[in-house]
Order: sequence, then C-alpha cells, then structure tokens
Amino acid sequence: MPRTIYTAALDFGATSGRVILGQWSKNRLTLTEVHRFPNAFHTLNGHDYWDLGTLWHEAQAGLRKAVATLPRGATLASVGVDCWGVDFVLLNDAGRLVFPVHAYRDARSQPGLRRLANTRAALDRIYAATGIPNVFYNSSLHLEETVANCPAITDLATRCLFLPDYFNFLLSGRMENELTIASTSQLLDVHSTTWSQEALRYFRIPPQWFSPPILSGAKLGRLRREFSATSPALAKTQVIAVPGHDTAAAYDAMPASPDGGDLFLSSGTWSLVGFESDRPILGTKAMAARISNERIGDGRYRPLTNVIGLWLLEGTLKDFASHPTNDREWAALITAAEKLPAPAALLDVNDPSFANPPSMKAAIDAHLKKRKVRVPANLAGYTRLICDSLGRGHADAMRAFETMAEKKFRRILIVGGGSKNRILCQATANAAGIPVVSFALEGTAVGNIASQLIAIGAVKDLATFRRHLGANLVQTVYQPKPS
Ligand code: LFR
Repeated sequence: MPRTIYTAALDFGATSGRVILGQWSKNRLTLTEVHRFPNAFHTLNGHDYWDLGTLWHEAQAGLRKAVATLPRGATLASVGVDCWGVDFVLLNDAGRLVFPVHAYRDARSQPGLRRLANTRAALDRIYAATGIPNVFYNSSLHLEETVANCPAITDLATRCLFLPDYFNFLLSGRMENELTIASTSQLLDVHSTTWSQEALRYFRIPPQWFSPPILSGAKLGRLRREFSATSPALAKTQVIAVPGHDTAAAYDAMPASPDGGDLFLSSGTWSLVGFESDRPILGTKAMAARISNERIGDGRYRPLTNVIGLWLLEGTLKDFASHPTNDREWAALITAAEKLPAPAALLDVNDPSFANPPSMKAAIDAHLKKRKVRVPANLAGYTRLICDSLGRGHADAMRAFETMAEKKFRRILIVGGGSKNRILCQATANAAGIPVVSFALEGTAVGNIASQLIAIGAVKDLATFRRHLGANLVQTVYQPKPS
C-alpha cells in the first residue's frame, strides 16, 4: 500500500455537485474540491426533470481535474458516488434509458400520496413493512405513477437503478442496487436487506426491476476502458459502491462519540436529523412523527426526520434581485440577520406549501398572513425567520426521538453547508437546549471517501476512521442561550 492514497468522491446534490479529491496520508484526510457545478431540475409541460447528461458531463470533467491535480506518478486508487435520495432511472438490458428521469419534487406523486394517506390499513401496513413514512418524494409513489400512467414501461424497462447506482454503472459497467440508496425508496423490507414484496405489490412495481441490494463498500471492479485508457493514473482505479445515499455518507462522516449520545444533523437543502441505531423505530407514533428508518451501509439503521432545510432560504434568495454570491456577502447577510430581534412567530416548517412553490417568498408571506403575522421587511429578516424556524424544527425532531427511543441526547453534531451558518447553529442549540458542535465539513464527500478507504484496506473500519477524523477536525461549539 503506498504511503499516500488518493481517492475521488463524486458527490451529487440537488442544487450543486462536487468532485473532491481525497488524500489519505499518516491517518489524516486532506480534501481538495477540484470541481463544483450547479444542479437544478427543469420543468417541461408541467413536469420536473433532471438533466443527467449535464451531470455526467460535469462528473467526467471533475474526474479529469482530479487526475490533473495528482502529483506526478501518483495514481487514483478508487472512486465512489453519492447522491441525493429516491430518484431513479429505468433501463433496458443494454443500459439504455427508456424513460425520462423525473425529479422527486414533481407533483406527479400527489394522487398516490393522497390515496395511501386515506387508506389507513394500507398506510399502517406499508410503514410496518418498510419503516418509511408516506412522503411525496418516495420512489414508490413515483414508480407507481409511471407504471400506472405509462403501462408500456413494463415491456420497455428491465431494470431500475437509483441515481448513484446508475453513475456506478456508467463508471464500472456493473448494474447493482446499493443498500443505503435502496432504503430511501419505501420498497425495502425494514427487517432484512431485501425488497419488500408487500410494498412492491401495493405499488404494482415489477419486482424483477431490482437485484438483491449490495452492502456499501462492495468493489464493482475497475473503471471502464473509456476512462482507464485515458490516463495511466486511472489504469487501476477501482469503483467502490460507497453509501450511495448522500445522507448515509454524511452520517458516516460524523466524528461521533461511541457512547451513542450524539444526535446527527446533516444540513443542506434538507435538514436530516437522526441517529444510528441497531433497530428500527416503528409503530403508530413513529409514523405520525414521520420517522424514516433509512439504512447505514452495513445494514443497521438511521432513524431520521427530514426537516425542510435550507431549501427555504435557497428559494427565498431567488426572489431577491440582490442576494449574496460570495463568502463576504454571505457573512454580511448572516451578521445583519443576527442583529435583528427574534421573530414574533416562527414558520411551521412542515407546511406542505413549502415543498415546491413557484415563489418561496410568496409561500412564506401567504403562510404568515394566514396566521396574521407581519412579513419580514428584507432578506435579513427572512434569513433570521427561516433559521430560527429550522432550529425549532430540529429540536422538535430531537424530542420525538428522545420519547420514542427512550434516550437523551447530549450533543447535536452538524455537518454540511448549514454547519457554516452561525444563526442556524445557534438557533438549533437554543431550541434544543443542548450544545451544537459544528464541523464545517463536507460530510457527504468525507463519508464517501471513508467507505473507499475501508474497502481498499487503507483504514480498518468506520470507528477507526472517525477517531482519526475527529482528532484533526476544527470544531465550533454553540452553547444554548436563553431567549
Ligand atoms: C438529501 C436527501 C435526503 C432525501 C432527499 C430526497 O440530499 O438525500 O436524505 O430525503 O435528499 O432525496
């Protein structure tokens, strides 16, 4: 094993993607962001679609930049892909796309969502079988809609791959379903690592579209020749099926204390609040609290609640002609928002009108007006309102876990874009009444790289990786303050 090992993480987010080069040397990880690109879905005739061609083009450009960044003579040991959850492609045996790739915010799942919500027995059965609540973005609902409204698809498609599985296929030529991303679909059996026949039957989805999920860390083989032939640095690069779900990767990156007292918050477009557990949290109360029993790469559980997250702020920014575009302007916005008095009333962050509105500012204004609350005067006011409301949403999720799992959390560990947002961290600490520890870390890419390092034998296991990572991280602690 060389003394310095280089790996690359392809990290696709719903609003931006990154290619990150990881350098592992003397038990220390150094990250270089070699490529960052925007991502967005586009609406055609009322439906929302991802542009996979552009994403793949950017990923390849990033891989080339990663190779160009390597020191002379060094090689890339491996590459791994993580991506947002739930979205999928339908393919034939030759690997051709046979259906346009919809985005999970597409409203096409609404009729199925309502049907299941209104059938109490089925709702309970599906939650008991999969551990995943009935939410508009579930792959189950989107696949159900495709099969019901375009029935010829069952002749055309032979395979369903979730997006990270598909990118793994483009890199390696292997079609596999990886466990963590499969667990976001509401189609996986919550008590095993196989598909739920019950859920597949209910949503009328062909079971043959899926293969038995592989655990993360599996080696998919070398990069396809079209890559390996382009550079000697890629000649032996392994494709590793890392935790394909970005949230699973981010959770792996948490330098958590082994005593289980840490609550995790991966903060980006979504706020993913949860913890690691040997068992799922099921039952009526868990379903009412929208607890999602997603999986860790090794098969254990990540009970979590999806709070709407910085999507609220990302949307609001678009409605202001003048908004921050660089770090200095961001810092000025956060400072202005911090100086404002606490908002008189907070948003109910679970309001479904925030899911995909044409204008987020208009949706927030309508929400406030309905409750007879004055709308903020400027962008700083919206920023303050959104961060404080998210803080309360995070604390509510924590309390639901504490009741249901009969445990008390001592700290909240935060990674992702929001970990750099002081108001969000402080608001979360204040509402939760426990310290928030921020690592200003690209958790998704770090977890992706951790899985690669373990798979290729450079690090013994995740506990060892977390120990090394924690020893070298700069952390900021936000103590709760009385309001
Ligand atoms: C975060 C995330 C969430 C998932 C949402 C939709 O990027 O993966 O975990 O619920 O996107 O896929």
